[in-house]
This record gives sequence, C-alpha cells and structure tokens, in this order.
Amino acid sequence: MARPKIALIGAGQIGGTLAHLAALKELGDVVLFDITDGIPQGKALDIAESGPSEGFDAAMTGTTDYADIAGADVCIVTAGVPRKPGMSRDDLLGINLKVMKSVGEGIRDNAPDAFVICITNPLDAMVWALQQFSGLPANKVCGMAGVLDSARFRHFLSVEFDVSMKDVTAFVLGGHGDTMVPLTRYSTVAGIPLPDLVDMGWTTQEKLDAIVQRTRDGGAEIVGLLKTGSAFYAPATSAIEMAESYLKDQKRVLPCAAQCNGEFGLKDMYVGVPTVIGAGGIEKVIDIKLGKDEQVMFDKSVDAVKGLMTACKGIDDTLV
Ligand code: A3D
Repeated sequence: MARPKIALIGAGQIGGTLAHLAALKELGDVVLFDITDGIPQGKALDIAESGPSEGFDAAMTGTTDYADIAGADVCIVTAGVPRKPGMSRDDLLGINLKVMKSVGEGIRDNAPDAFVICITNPLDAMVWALQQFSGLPANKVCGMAGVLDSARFRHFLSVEFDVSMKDVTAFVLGGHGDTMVPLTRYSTVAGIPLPDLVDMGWTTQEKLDAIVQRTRDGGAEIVGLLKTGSAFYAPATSAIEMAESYLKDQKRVLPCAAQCNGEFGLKDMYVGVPTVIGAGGIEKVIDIKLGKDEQVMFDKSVDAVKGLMTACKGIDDTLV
C-alpha cells in the first residue's frame, strides 16, 4: 500500500517542524508548499538528509506549485503571517484572510479528499473561512488550538504538582484567544479533578487561577521571549497528534476548532470543542454540559469569535 501523502501549506517555522515530525514518526510522504521559492525545497532537502541518520522512510519534496499536493490525504495549513510582540492574534485577520482564500482554492482544486487542519491565526475565524473557500465538508476541516492550549495547561500543572505530564489531563475550550476557557473541573491528575486537589492542599486556588491565566497568555509569553515570531515546536506537535489520529483512525478525544451544528447551542460556526478524530475526520463533537460560570466564559469566547467572523464578512462578501 502506498504511504499516505501529507501536504504542508506554509513552510515557515511551524511548517518545517511539522515536516520533520511527520518524517520522524513515518506518518507518510511529505510535500512542503510555500509561495517563497527556495524555502520549501531547502527545508525538504535538509530534512531528507537527516533520514539516513534517523532511519526513516518518507519522501520529502518542496514546491511552489499547488499541483504537487494532488491527492494529499492530509493538509496542514500554516500559510500566512505570525504575530510579533504587541500584536494580538486578531491583528492578523486582514492579511491572513486573503491567504486563506488562495489556500482554500488550492486545496479545493488539488486535494479535495484531504483532512485539513488549519493553524493560521486568528484560528477560529480562519478555519471557518478556509472551510468555505475550499468547499470541503465541514467534518474534514478543523483547526488546531485546543490540543496546544491544553498541553500548555498540562505542562504548567505538572510543574506545580511535581508529577509526570503523562498523568495530567486538561481541557481548554472556546476560541483560541484571550477568552479561551480552561476547564478546571474537567482537568485532572490521574482522574482527580483540580478543584479536589485544591481541597486536598496540593495547591491553592490563587496558584491555580494564576496557572489558568498563564495558559490563556501562553502564546503571548512565547512571542514576548522570541520577539521575531510565535511558538512553533508545540503547535507543530499538537497538529501532528491530530493528523496521526486521522491517519491511523485512533479516534482520539481531542479539543479542536470544529464546526458546531447544534452542539453547545451553536450553528454554522467554528470554536474549540471536544471532538473525536478518526478516519471519518471530525467524527463527533462532544456536547458536554457546562456549569454556570463556565457557560458565561464560553459565551464570551463565542462572542469574540463571532466578532471576527463579522469582520471577515466585511472584507470578503462571499463568506456567509
Ligand atoms: P512563518 O514562519 O512566518 O511561516 C508562514 C509561512 O507562510 C511563510 O513561510 C510564508 O512564506 C508562507 N506564506 C505566506 N503566504 C502564503 C500563501 N499565500 N501561500 C502559501 N504560503 C504562504 O509563521 P509560523 O509558521 O510561525 O506560523 C504560521 C501561522 O500559525 C501564523 O498565522 C501563526 O499566528 C499561527 N500560529 C497558530 C497557533 C495556534 O495555536 C493556532 C500557534 C502558533 C502559531
């Protein structure tokens, strides 16, 4: 059987890391696409040359021609611009929306059967627009944010509790922005919910609140340190986790930006929700019950995403 084909649209910081990880995990043959000639070809060759030492079997090609992504099983989209210190994700909307249009059309014309994972910011609005521009079914187009935000939360919690990250689970829902909703009640250490751990004296409510806020600011913290761009190692790892679940039909339960069709009382919009990812793409949106305070935070986050969708419609009147 032929190896799966993974197309990476955008060969920048995240794109290059995605290619390297896909090769190391032998998820399939990789095509790196970018509009800047030389970058995708150079990164593809560099990664291919690490193959003999690593011992992976995966073909790597770089291209500026959409025809080369033909028949891709998975497309991961990072095309666009990242933020710089002082910028919010929302400041990227105008420029990245135009990029989503060309990327959507490129995928529509060359890889209409692919499972598409969008990473470009502002995430929830960009994946919503990308789905419309590509015309692919909504269950085959999703956005990566919740896996990353939850991973950041899990990392901070594991340091606070001095336990293995493997035993910390966490859920972060809502839009990928300042209004994201880390759900402490659904986050656990080996099944023990965080509020119980506060009662047990493992941490204080103040410390937990600070960790929740640090999770919300996790992207900005890295932008502030790097100064020239945004995070790329953990974002790439998170998207690879989602791609692997699709390619291997693992049916992982992962939070991601998915189209809601009645779940959480929402329709025709993308926002971070718990999902099941398998061979059918987004096979299920898990409609969990939110507490009163959680619902208030989630609604605020949904409103922020709706505001961005309205701004997109003001720029491109083909969006509905
Ligand atoms: P960067 O290293 O600048 O790479 C972006 C690449 O896109 C560059 O190589 C560009 O040449 C290329 N590009 C620009 N326009 C096009 C186009 N029309 N078609 C194809 N390629 C194009 O950025 P990055 O890899 O660090 O980040 C990529 C995106 O991911 C940005 O929008 C970030 O804001 C976003 N991001 C999202 C998260 C989430 O958790 C959702 C995390 C980190 C970064």
